[in-house]
Amino acid sequence: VKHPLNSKWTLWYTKPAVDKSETWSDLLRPVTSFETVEEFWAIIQNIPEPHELPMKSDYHVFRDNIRPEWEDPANSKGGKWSFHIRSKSSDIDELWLRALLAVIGETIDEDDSQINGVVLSIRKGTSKFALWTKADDNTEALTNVGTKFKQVLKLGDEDKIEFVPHSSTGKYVQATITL
Ligand code: M7G
Repeated sequence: VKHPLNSKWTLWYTKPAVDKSETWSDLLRPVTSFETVEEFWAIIQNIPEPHELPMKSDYHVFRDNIRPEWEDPANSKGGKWSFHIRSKSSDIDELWLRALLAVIGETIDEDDSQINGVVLSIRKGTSKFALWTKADDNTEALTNVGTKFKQVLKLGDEDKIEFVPHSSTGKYVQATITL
């Protein structure tokens, strides 16, 4: 028996650049897609856990037909909720799994989901989880999504997450909401 997910999802990987000539699009590749709970677990068991990933790599899990890029029409008017974590934290694997299960299980916002995908960025010192939303202009809906994101990650009040529209990425980055 297979248990279908609400959507089909694609896992993407950004590999670390070996030299400076490699661009973002050279490094970003779709890995595989899944549309059932069973396919999801088979993939999870066969790919490196976050703590095994090299510096400057990313995992992205996005709804099928949405590229994990600002330029994709589904993302261009949206933004992301980000949570920063020490790269050496032993919680990274568990938090990534919680984030994935919430996203593919659609438990963050059930009806007419605001969520396009989720990204884990492994970086020196501080790594990042980011939940990408469709829109950046509905403060109430975004606050609900952010609040639920903190709950599913089991973050405490002292753990802060911030929402930044993709349109502000660049010269000046301003958080529009902090929870
Ligand atoms: P990052 O991974 O979001 O941040 O972006 P960080 O590595 O500073 O922590 C790193 C770089 O990757 C950006 O400066 C861009 O050059 C490129 N990049 C990242 N994203 C998410 C995109 C994207 O959606 N589209 C394009 N064109 N480049 C991106």
